[in-house]
Amino acid sequence: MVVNFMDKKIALVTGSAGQDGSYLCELLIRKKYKVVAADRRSSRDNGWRHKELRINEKLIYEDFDLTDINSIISLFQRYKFKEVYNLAAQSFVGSSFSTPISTSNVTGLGPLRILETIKNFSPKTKFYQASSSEMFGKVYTKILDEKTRFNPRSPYAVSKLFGHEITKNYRESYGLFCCSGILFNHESPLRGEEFVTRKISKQLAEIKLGKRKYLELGNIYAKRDWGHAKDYVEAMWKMLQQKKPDDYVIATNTVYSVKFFIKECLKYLNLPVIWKGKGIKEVAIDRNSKKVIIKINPKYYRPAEVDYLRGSYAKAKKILKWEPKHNITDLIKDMIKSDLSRLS
Ligand code: NAP
Ligand code: F7E
Repeated sequence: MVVNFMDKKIALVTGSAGQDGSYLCELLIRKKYKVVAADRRSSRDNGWRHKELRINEKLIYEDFDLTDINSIISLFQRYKFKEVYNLAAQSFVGSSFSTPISTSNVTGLGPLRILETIKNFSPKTKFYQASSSEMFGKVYTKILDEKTRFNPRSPYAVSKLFGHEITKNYRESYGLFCCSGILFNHESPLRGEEFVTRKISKQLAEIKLGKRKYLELGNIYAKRDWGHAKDYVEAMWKMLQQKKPDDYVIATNTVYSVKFFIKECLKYLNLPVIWKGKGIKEVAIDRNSKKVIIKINPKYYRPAEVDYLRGSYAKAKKILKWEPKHNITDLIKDMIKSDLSRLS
């Protein structure tokens, strides 16, 4: 039986338990959607973000795996979706080098499985694909936009590029309403702990509270355009509310190094340090205790690095009327404050 919920709009969010999935579910609930939260089963409890946002009792949970076409078809047989947001992915660039084939299966072929299902069973359903600035990879221009050529540098980025191109292809071949958001890095207190910003905010907060001795990082000279995830999920929703489907860069048009991010966190935590050494010998020494609290570990270097990414959101501003509301300082304060409060 197909569930219709009378006049209610029904949205499917894949990867709902992740950072973006959680904020997007919160936004869609606020906008009076019925939200089907589709996640793969895990023996670990991965519902902590929904609990923090207090949305767990408002969602309809369904088991789902992006590598299993039957689990996708089964959802479409049971619900009449107005909108589908495909956020599920193996999203960690570092791991994609050690698991390239499974990353391609989930992150690359995953969106194609949903597009085929939409084409065959529900061609009026609108589709959002979570594309990534990683697709730009090694760049030769300072500011990147929808017209910049892609040059991916990891199995993750190559997989995202397939997802991006196949989404465009289904729009052009079958007239489906499908959009890709080319999102630059976006972070929040709900960011996974393996990504560099959250690793820094959480581990420095632990050091401040005497619960950890040091933080180990890889290339701290990489530069990124960091926004707040709360702002970015608004853009996803806006893309699907337009008359015509299209692709949009979502970014802040600012760029900072990982080292800058660390320094701002240290400032906010009132942890003064002295930087010494170069390359893998670079360290940060606590001015008060004289102990090394930050060091470099080459195990966090990647086989191919993306050194610099900065995006122009001019098209999103003009058409979607979207602009970032948070800057890097707001973001860092939000992340540190929440890590300190969770730890104490
Ligand atoms: P995230 O926190 O890693 O969330 C991704 C979710 O997908 C996780 O809950 C993960 O579950 C799930 N997943 C992985 N494999 C799956 C499978 N086979 N079937 C079903 N679910 C699966 O990532 P995010 O930061 O929220 O990002 C959301 C999406 O945007 C991702 O597609 C990401 O690649 C893309 N993106 C993110 C950024 C960013 O800066 N955050 C920028 C551009 C694009 P497990 O926890 O079980 O692995
Ligand atoms: O790394 C450097 C690392 O893992 C950022 C994903 O959401 O955004 C994310 O991908 C930079 C890189 O994010 C460590 O080498 C240094 O240059 O936080 P990250 P990412 O690789 O940019 C894009 C847009 C996505 O689509 C992805 O899904 O920081 N870095 N030291 C480190 N990175 C990590 N993780 N850990 C370190 O210790």
